[in-house]
Amino acid sequence: KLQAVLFDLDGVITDTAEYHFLAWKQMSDQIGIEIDREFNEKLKGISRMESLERILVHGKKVDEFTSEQREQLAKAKNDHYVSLLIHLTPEHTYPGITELLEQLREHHIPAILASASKNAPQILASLGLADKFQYIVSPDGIPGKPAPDIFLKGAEAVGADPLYCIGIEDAQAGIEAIKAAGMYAVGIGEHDLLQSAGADIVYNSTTHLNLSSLLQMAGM
Ligand code: B16
Ligand code: MG
Repeated sequence: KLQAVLFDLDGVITDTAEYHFLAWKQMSDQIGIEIDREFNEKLKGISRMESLERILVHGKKVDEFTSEQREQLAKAKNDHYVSLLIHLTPEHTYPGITELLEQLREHHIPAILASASKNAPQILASLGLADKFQYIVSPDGIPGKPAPDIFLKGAEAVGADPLYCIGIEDAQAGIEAIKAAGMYAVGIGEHDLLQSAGADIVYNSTTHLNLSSLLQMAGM
């Protein structure tokens, strides 16, 4: 019955959150806003411009920047972030992911990338995973998570019924997006946090992911 598995990227396939944090921190420092790793948790799964907005709210500086200046800040952050991505190699793929992708290929079940990141194609290439996905959703021009659009667009691209799709996410906003899309939601991370966002099952790490247990848990 399972028709597709939709993967988040940052926090599910690899840990790019630390690079996002370093880049946001440098940008924030430059405009006199202090952020720490705890605050960075609130940016997980959130689009680039929405993340900037949250940083400005946090620093009480929302009114101090025009939209043009915001574009410049976001560009500076992204240029720095992209420069950090050269450190990514296939060894940075989280445990269990390559195996799960292989099991899906063997069973002819499409694997779809449903990330909020515009840098996703480059990241997958660095990890050596570019050809393992049937479709990479472009987040351009559609509402970001927690809206369901990124997940719905991915399912639609391969003609899958959302009811028979599994989404895998590490962020609260991402779990909410999967549930709003009507899919079975697998959380990776802290149990209580992700369960309160609506996760159907939560694993503390990707090590526990495999096709037969997913099928069993989701009843598919
Ligand atoms: P970019 P995901 C998200 O990735 C990140 O968690 C979030 O921190 C980031 O702001 C967002 O992608 C956009 O990324 O600036 O590269 O377009 O978890 O949805 O894979
Ligand atoms: Mg994520």
